[in-house]
Amino acid sequence: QAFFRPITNAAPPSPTKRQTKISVIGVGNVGMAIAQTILTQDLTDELVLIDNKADKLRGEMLDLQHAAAFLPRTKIYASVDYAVTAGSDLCIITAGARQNAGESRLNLLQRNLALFKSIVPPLARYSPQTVLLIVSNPVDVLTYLAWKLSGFPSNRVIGSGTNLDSSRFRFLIADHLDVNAQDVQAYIVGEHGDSSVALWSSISIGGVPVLSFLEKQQIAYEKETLENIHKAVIDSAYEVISLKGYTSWAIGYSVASLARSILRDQRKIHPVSVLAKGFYGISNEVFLSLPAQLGRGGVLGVTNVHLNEEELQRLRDSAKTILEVQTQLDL
Ligand code: 6V0
Repeated sequence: QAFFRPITNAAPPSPTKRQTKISVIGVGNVGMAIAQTILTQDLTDELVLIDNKADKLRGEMLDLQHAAAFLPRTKIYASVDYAVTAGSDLCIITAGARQNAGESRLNLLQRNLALFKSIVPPLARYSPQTVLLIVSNPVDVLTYLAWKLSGFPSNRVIGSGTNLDSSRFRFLIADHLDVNAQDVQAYIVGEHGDSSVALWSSISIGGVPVLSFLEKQQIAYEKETLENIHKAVIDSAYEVISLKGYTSWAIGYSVASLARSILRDQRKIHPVSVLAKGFYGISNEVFLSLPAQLGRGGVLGVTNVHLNEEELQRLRDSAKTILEVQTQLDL
């Protein structure tokens, strides 16, 4: 006997909308922060978790499922087998090897390359239409590898890039000027890491461009103050890691905001890692962050922001830094 008695003479259901499915690869601190933000923000009908540690994976799945009474209805699955990801609209990769004491960044990258060779091809096979969103570090080089390993068009391979750095930047500017961070428009582009580029000329608050406002008012601003804010952005990940061991909440919200823009076709502009060849005089196949419009198809376009000479030079240097690492890899 069914729990509900069906209504007789009910009209046949209208063609149902296709369900949305997100897969998160790697259920460490970052993967789980992303998963829980996605759940609380009701961004998907199905959420799949993948990891190679079966017990931890099942534990995390059960723990999330037990919150069902407090969450929107989302089916949560977990498996070590990639078949469970089939038909995903978005696959978010957070799996990564941890740096061993004394290990060089290049060696770490070589190990992450081996890991990506076991992750990206099955994802691409089971979900040939998916958008790949890479979070694992070093994110720009790993996004390039994911692009090569998937064989996808570049608009469907995105790195979370400087979306998080830009949010840290907006927080620090807002804190400095005592305004709401959501009213601060400001971009950090380039490499997610030490060679990132702050676009000072792009900063506006409530539509008022900050630098030209200060100049017009003949208010002296110290270049050093601006540089210090950018330096604080670069240092903030190191600071959080030295204090709590890893970063999780901000990257969770940052990636959930990207998932929303992509799956809900928001056409919102985010600084994310995209194939930069052909933009701002970059001629190599490198991925780095540029302000990109995101929607259902992934990257829809790159904004033509005005960069001054210094910003342009720094962006090209950032591209060079990434390329140097990339060319040392055994693909
Ligand atoms: P973590 O807590 O060590 O989690 C990594 C997870 O990956 C673990 O659960 C592993 O079991 C899993 N894993 C390892 N190998 C495999 C495999 N072959 N298949 C499936 N799963 C596997 O690390 P944490 O979650 O803290 O960080 C994950 C990655 O995100 C790291 O590379 C970080 O550097 C990176 N971050 C990137 C950020 C960004 O802005 N792009 C921000 C924060 C962290």
